[in-house]
Amino acid sequence: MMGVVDTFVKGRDDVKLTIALSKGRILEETLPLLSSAGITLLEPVKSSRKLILPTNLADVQVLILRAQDVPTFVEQGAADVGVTGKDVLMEHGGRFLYEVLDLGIAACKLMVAEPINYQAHSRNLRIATKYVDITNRYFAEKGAQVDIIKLYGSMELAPLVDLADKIVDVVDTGNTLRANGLQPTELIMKVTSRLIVNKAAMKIKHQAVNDLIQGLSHAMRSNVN
Ligand code: PRT
Ligand code: MG
Repeated sequence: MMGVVDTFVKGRDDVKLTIALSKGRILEETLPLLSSAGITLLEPVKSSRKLILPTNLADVQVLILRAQDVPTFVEQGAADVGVTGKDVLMEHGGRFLYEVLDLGIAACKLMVAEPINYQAHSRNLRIATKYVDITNRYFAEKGAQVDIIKLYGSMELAPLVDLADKIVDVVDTGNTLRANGLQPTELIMKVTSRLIVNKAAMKIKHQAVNDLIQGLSHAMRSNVN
């Protein structure tokens, strides 16, 4: 692994590289990959209240953000690179950034789910979700009229209190759906976390960004083997 570290240090040309990471489950799975690529946080992220964290490399720093905010920071150049879910990228649009690597981590599925005893009816479907754009597009392509109810969390609750007929949310084990009397019915897309890069940083900080991409690709391959 030393080789990767050496390359990274040599390649950075005194350019400060800012990496935006999503807190929560993506962070937990990203840190081991970053570490294999030669970048480690100087303090444990759990006990720290800082939102800008220094790393073992003087010119690399890490921002800890909500997954939904990572594309915004990277697009605007507040971070050079970032890691977030494909679900978040699809919902955000991500037109002004490059998606360069599928990290294969934090895998889940974006699904439609409904109560186990769901009764079809002829009114417009009411769908509770935080994925408003993806959901609109998905049902429009099927030619179905839906009313979207935008929520920020606990989507599973909506059908139980007749706020919605169905939900669109990410599912991993399906335990949360089951615990609330719901079942997944349609797969909208498979989701994993992606490495994204600011378009200007890709040119101006090419060496540092490319070293990170190579380091992470190498880390992923070693993880699999
Ligand atoms: O806390 P916050 O409101 O920000 O979101 P969160 O807690 O739902 O998710 P977070 O921040 O930990 O991670 C968000 C990203 O992780 C998503 O955008 C996905 O890319 C990815 N991811 C992977 C997941 C899951 N797996 C997942 N299971 N995000 C959320 N979940 C939720 C799921 O919706 C359910 O409510 O976790 C719960 C448990 O899932 P089951 O199916 O295993 O029961
Ligand atoms: Mg969370």
